[in-house]
Amino acid sequence: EDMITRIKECVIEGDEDSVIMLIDQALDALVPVNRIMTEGLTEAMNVVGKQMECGDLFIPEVLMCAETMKAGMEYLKPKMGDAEMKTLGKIVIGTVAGDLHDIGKNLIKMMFEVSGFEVIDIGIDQGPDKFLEIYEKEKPDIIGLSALLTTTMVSMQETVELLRKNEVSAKIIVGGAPVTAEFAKTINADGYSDDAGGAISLCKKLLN
Ligand code: B1M
Repeated sequence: EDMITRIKECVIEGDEDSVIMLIDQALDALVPVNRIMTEGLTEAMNVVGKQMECGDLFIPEVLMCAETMKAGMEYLKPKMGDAEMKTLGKIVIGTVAGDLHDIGKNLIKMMFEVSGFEVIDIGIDQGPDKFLEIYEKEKPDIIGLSALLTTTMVSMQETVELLRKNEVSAKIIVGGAPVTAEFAKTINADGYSDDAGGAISLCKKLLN
């Protein structure tokens, strides 16, 4: 019990060295891997996501937490059975055409990964066709579009239009600094979030 709480706190504090040490101790004490994963690492990220949503944690701190959790996950992965590795869903994310900003997208990607989603990142400056192509190939549950420029919000709209025209079954979510909930509604996206924590709660809700 105590060990799992300490692992959780370590992730929240972004203490990467200690988290590996504590995981080792927990494994030595025969704490099951899936409990370390869900009640330690994943739970920590839930806390971090919520703190981010209400503005108690800032981007650099969140990145440190995410890195710490990622290190813990990587360390645990080889010790897990296949059954324990089931994902919450598959998400394709990318920054829309004409837009080269990727810091926010990368943060979203990392948070999704550590929260138990399978993430396919198609990178920056990706046009509607590319999103459709990857949808056909990967059949994700969610498609996430990021835009940081008012000028590229148009590409975001065109991408959603093309995906809708092709009747994709994936839920489409959008985000990025200039994007608003109202704009998301206007372009017929399924959801919007203004930060990574919110994007995760949103996707969990959309997939239920
Ligand atoms: Co540029 N840039 N930039 N820039 N840049 C902005 C966005 C700008 C607001 C700066 C300003 O003028 N005040 C402005 C846009 C103005 C506008 O259109 N309204 C701007 C401009 C104008 C430009 C250029 C045109 C500058 C020029 O060349 N004249 C140019 C465009 C290049 C292009 O894309 N074609 C440009 C270039 C660049 C750099 C390359 C120098 C660099 C990008 C580096 C990189 O990404 N690898 C850069 C940067 C760093 C910024 C600022 C300073 C920071 C953006 C950032 O990374 N924030 C930015 C000003 C600012 O925002 N303060 C600015 C941190 C990041 C974690 O936040 O990306 O918002 P953010 O992501 C958040 C949320 O938005 C949300 O969650 C994230 C985590 O909380 N979110 C999602 C994001 N995507 C989501 C997707 C989701 C859900 C949530 O679901 C799928």
